[in-house]
Amino acid sequence: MEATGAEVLVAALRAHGVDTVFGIPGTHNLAVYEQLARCGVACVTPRHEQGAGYAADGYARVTGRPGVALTTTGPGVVNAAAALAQAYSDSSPVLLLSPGVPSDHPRLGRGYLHESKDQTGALDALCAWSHRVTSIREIPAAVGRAFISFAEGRPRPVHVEVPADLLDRRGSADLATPYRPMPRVPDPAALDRAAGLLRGARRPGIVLGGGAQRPGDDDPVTGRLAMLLAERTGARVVTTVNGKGCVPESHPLCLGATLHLSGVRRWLASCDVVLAVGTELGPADLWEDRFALTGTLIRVDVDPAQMYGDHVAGVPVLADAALALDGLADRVPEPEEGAPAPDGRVERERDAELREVARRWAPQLAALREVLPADTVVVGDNSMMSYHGAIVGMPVDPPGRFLFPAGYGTLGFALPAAIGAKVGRPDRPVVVLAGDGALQFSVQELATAVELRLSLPIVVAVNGGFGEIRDGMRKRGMPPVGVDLHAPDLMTLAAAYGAHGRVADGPEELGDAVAEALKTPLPTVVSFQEPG
Ligand SMILES: Cc1ncc(C[n+]2csc(CCOP(=O)(O)OP(=O)(O)O)c2C)c(N)n1
Ligand SMILES: [Mg+2]
Repeated sequence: MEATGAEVLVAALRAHGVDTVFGIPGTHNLAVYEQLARCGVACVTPRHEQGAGYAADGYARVTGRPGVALTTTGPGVVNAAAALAQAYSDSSPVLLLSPGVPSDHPRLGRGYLHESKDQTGALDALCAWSHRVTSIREIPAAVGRAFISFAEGRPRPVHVEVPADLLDRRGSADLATPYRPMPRVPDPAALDRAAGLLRGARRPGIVLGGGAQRPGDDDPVTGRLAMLLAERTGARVVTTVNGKGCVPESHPLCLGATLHLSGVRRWLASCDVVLAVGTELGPADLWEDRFALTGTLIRVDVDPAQMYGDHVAGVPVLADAALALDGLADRVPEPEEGAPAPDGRVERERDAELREVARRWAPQLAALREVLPADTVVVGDNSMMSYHGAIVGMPVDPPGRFLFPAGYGTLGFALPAAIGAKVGRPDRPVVVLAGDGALQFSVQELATAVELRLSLPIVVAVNGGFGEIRDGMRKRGMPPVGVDLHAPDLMTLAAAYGAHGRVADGPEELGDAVAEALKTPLPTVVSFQEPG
């Protein structure tokens, strides 16, 4: 096509099915906005680029389609950086588009508006790759490369920068044909070895990570196959936080997202065969560094690097999770004598530990479970109510219903990610769980949620500030510093943004308020005082 750089860019996005962009306009990206509007692409404007990045991530996690964020040059890009790094650690396909200094800019500091020394280099340190195109012809290729890298292997965020002058200049370019990814097929010899181990295992265990989720796919094929294998071998299944719900947590062989509980890790360490699917087995999930697996580790992953991670694979199966599990299910039949019956010990240890860990939030989470439909997408922030409470106290059955900033652990994720999730799947109920500290990192996105008239309960656990950090300081024996925070009146704040607000006194009122909020075509801030 013969067109301006902006026309080529938006045509390339359209060719890859992009119909929604989360972004903030600025002087250097006006040409892109002009084309997005002309082509009918929905433009959602979060109130900070960090929010645009998290919203694109939330959108990707529920739809399975890449989320696209758009910023202006310089500060806009850097504001989105934390969100890109979060998407990187959680393997979420986010495309960040930005203009950059003009093509002929010497990049030696001439005081150009929003100039950075190396904007592309800054982002390159945080995402899968970051690339500055040098011509209009290159724009569709860069967009195509982004979409291929989302579809092949481990999906991770990328940044594409287009020099600002190219957006208005005319040139010629060929639109790349979108590529249909082929799932990575497992090596039959590797499957034979893995299946032999599973058939002979006396104490097998299965760990499922985010790679076992199939975002946007309502058929939980991976989870079904994993549970079939569990039923045939008597294995228990534990998930990471990103894997939460990829198997129904109500299944008796499912231990839930409990890798951080010491009893569960002790059990896993004692398994003679461990099948780990789409997981780093990383410290952010284990809540300790490496741990001593005694059994043979079978790793199924699309990312070859994982085979040589902290826990080296005894049997590497480099493949798409569903295909590998399908191949294993074919090779591991139901034993004639039936699967060994679980002795119930790990469940007892887990439950005893859970009663202690999630105690503080248990009544509130029980009240929420009562009123939230099974289909609800729960979006937790990096606050204790999520990682001590909801991860274990809020079982989900359908996959893809629990979004959490797992690896990078950034605060401010939940509200904007929930906005992205609700934009992507307006038919699903979405609820935010945030601490009073976390909320303040992206509270301005209340304006976005009101503007979009999103029905969105935002549950806020109030404990006077950074509770976890306060506890950490106490444990160190130091006086709390910088953690007891001035608390805004959340009801006045909600009202100022045009949202609803309810203070819930006790679990019952919390349930009522959230049930009411789900029927309200606007966001509702529901706060409760966290019990000590
Ligand atoms: C962007 C970012 N800054 C700082 C931190 C460090 N941090 C982890 S938890 C926490 C406290 C969060 O407070 P709140 O959301 O109220 O949760 P609470 O600990 O009170 O449950 C802080 C400051 C972080 N995780 N992310
Ligand atoms: Mg707090």
